[in-house]
Amino acid sequence: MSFQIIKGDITTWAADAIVNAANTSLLGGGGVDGAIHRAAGPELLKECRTLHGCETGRAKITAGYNLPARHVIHTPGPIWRGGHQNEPALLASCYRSCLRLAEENRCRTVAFPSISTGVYRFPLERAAAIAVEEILAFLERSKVVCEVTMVCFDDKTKTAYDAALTRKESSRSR
Ligand code: AR6
Repeated sequence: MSFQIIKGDITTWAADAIVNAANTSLLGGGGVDGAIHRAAGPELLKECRTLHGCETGRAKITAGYNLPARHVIHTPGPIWRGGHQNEPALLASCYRSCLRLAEENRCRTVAFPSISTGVYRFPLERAAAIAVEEILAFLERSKVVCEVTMVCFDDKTKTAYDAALTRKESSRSR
């Protein structure tokens, strides 16, 4: 199993599945969602319309169309409202739901963007710790998903995920 953190654009990533930080309508938006829809082409929106939205913390899968990725897994992350509205548990649930769906669809390689840390304003350090925790726990027990990549769009995001992984590794070796 492997987990890597890179800086890049997830729309160029040739995984079995890439994850989209969507909203509950699943009908597109800005940020990574807009970039994925632009790169995939209009057929993606057509398929998304048949899904009738998705609850925060859950996930739904479509084809990747013009993307190099075979599938897109769409997950609406929580909007940060101060941290007392279940935001951390909902974010953890996003990562778990996506990985479970990837497994059910026989995806061996999965790439994530930093869910909820853009427009949805989830604090980056806390989001990174949750993502790293859920991904590593899943990789340990999955027989299908064997490679997960965090594709960070900027240096600040990559630094936060690198730090979260280092913290996790040092707490494990203690
Ligand atoms: N590749 C990888 N990461 C990206 C890319 C890209 N091409 N583009 C942006 N990011 P955001 P959210 C990063 O705002 O906070 C949309 O309108 C970005 O720098 O895309 O979950 C949806 O429709 C940030 O680190 O998602 C929802 O309404 C991260 O992706 C809402 O935004 C997430 O930022 C979801 O907000």
